[in-house]
Amino acid sequence: MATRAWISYLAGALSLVAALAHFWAMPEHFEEWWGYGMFFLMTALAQGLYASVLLRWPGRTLLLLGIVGNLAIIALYIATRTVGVPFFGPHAGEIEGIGAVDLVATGAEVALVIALVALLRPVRLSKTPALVRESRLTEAGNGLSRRDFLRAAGVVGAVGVSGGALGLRAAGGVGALGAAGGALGVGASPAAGQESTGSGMKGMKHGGDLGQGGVGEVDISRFDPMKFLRNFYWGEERQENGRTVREYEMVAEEIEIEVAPGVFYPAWAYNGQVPGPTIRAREGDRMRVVFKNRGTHPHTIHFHGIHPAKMDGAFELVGPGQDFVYEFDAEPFGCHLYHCHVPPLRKHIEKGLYGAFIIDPKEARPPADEMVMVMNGFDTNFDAANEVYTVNGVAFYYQRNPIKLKKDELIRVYLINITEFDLINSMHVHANFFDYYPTGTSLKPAELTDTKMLAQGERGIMEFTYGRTGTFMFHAHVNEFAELGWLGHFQVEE
Ligand SMILES: [Cu+2]
Repeated sequence: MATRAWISYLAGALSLVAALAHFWAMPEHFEEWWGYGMFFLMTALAQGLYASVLLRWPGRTLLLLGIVGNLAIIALYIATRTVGVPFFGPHAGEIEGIGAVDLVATGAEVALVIALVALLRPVRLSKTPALVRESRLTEAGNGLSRRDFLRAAGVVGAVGVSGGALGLRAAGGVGALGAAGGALGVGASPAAGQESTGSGMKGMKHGGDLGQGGVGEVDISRFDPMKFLRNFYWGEERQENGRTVREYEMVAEEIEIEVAPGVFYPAWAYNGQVPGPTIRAREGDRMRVVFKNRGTHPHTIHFHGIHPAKMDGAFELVGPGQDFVYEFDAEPFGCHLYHCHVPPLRKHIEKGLYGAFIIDPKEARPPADEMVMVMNGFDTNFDAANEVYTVNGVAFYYQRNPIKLKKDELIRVYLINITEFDLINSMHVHANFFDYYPTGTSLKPAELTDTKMLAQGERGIMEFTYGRTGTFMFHAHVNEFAELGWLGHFQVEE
């Protein structure tokens, strides 16, 4: 990111300015006492060294170190000019005068701290080593339980998105350093603070006691859950020998995704999104799926459906940089799914390689406002358990941004459970009942209910209508999942 690089160079330059100022003032301090001289020498060396290290390895630990270190120097400077030189040397207790050189050094240090805080704000959707390290940090944070994780994100997120990320670090074991940085991040990023306070209040209004994780907002510039909801990938349609052929392109890659405000996850994704695009076809269409593996591990696409053995995506592993074309007929009609089928399977699925696969019956279903809900979880601290649960990839997204429905309009939800680690997930809608079509393979509903429990890989179609306007909740009736992100709102309007 160009802005980040620019801020990094500025920070390096500021650290050098401060170093030179301390170097400049060093001889006169050696004349006073060797201890003062050594302090100036060490400070100058540290600031000079910091400039070059920062440009090479701009990790978050280094940023926090710079912030805390420079704040300490600034504090010491203020002390020597107000209450006197602390404790040491022949001039202990004396108040020093203010000069041009020390003002330059302090000014540079203040600006440096501001630049470092700006650099601490999370980078979105990039593969910077710093962020991967951040994710691993939470893994190392043995004091942090899966439940505490999102709660910490939510609570700290209430005072600022960047503060949230820093607060998590503090909880993850960085200790005093992280805590100091956390406090700073809150103060020094007013824009993020305001933004999250605004939507935080919105979250509170809708969420009540469940609102603790529902504050702040994620970056939706690359993946927008609201667009994903009603977005169907029909492929490129053409006629070949009198039949409809649909060609799809699917690319596996490694990306950083934001699964809750300030909570980033190193994902493996189809077409740069988790869940992958909702692939759709009509019963009997010929499907041609061009799969390109641009990740660093072998992957496949295993479609649920009926097809030849060689098109199953279970045995022919597609290596990094390789391509593979899956070709089969779309059958049977229903609400299906696709996912990577490379062992260890739960790893390849949990990392994000999955999506919805819908086959329409030849005679289409009745017109409806159609949407896809993929229930999933994210193991953000790599302990083989989920810390965050969502529909469509972002915790509490549809709580903060309710799904708008029209009163009396038929709603059709393609519901899929691809949650790993937990054996079941569920869907409950408030103040309503829905017709349920298991796996969507029949045009007759099997059940009228308001809560449906789904095992791993299970899916179905829900149809319902709201006869009243207002805000209605929907969420996992596995209440732990709801509290950790799997909760949303319908906003029914005239
Ligand atoms: Cu895979």
